[in-house]
Amino acid sequence: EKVNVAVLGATGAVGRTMIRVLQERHFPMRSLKLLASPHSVGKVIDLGSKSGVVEEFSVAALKDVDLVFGAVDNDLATEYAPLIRRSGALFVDNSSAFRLDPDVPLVIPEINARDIRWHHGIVANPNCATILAMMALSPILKLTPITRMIVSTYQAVSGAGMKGMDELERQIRDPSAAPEVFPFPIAFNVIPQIGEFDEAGISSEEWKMQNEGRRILHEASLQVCCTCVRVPVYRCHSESIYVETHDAVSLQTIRQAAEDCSGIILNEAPYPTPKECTDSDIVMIGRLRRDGACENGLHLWCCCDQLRKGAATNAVQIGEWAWQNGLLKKGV
Ligand code: 11C
Repeated sequence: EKVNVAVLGATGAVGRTMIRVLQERHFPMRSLKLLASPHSVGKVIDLGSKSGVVEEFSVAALKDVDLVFGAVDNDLATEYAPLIRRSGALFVDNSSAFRLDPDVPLVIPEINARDIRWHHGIVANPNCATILAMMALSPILKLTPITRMIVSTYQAVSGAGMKGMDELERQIRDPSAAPEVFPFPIAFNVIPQIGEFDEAGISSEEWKMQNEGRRILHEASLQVCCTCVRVPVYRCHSESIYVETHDAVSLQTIRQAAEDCSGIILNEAPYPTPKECTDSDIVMIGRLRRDGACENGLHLWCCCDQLRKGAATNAVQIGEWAWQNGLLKKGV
């Protein structure tokens, strides 16, 4: 049976990408509602063959909706989530409001789709940097647990939404344009801060990789040390990852395992770059190599489109899995 779908936050960069991905993947939609907070109401969104008008989020607007994809900030997600749950629709939320809630599964379908089975009305979509790292490590995770990770990220400005992309463009044209979205000028620069720092000097973005990684992998003691950096790239995140594995695994075994993992491509000719991953759903990995000092240490490089697999596509895949397994109305 087809599904009545709503996209909440339909005018933002992730919301617009969700709409595109739903159409491209031929999601079995009976209807598509475009919802947003009051200030976006009335905006017209291009739906390919036609256009759609954004409606204000309300309980009445949720009537008959089976599945809501959320691309709004934490405050709105927290305010709207109880109303969506009560309406009976499943809420696939891209904010970070519920990611660490033990009552809410946090899911990358290629890794822990089965967690969707125990949802109670909300499934959380992980942070883009977490999705990239977990997807890139999925061949290794099939072979052995990971005991430690050290990650440096190179995160695109799309992580801050359209206003982040606009700021990069503005500063490329006029390098003296004052920063409004990022703490320093982003054009021709890199900024080693995403989110706010705590008293230990760790940023909120850096905590997400460990906290979310633990939940997705069901590894409560996973240790991740992360340095998150904003780079002047439009919409594709990259990461340099060092991992220590529990068991020794050869590079050749990892290469073979990568062939069997969906959603990733190993590109060693010579390596992936963010530009070639833009507008693709594939996570690309490369530069796979051994560490010189630690016997079970490995290094790799990876890239993916932040707006697609890092956000919209992962959410749509969660919706597809829930639909295919009859889980849209469960837990209410
Ligand atoms: C960034 N990762 O690149 C952030 C954007 O927790 O969903 C997404 C924030 C989140 O700025």
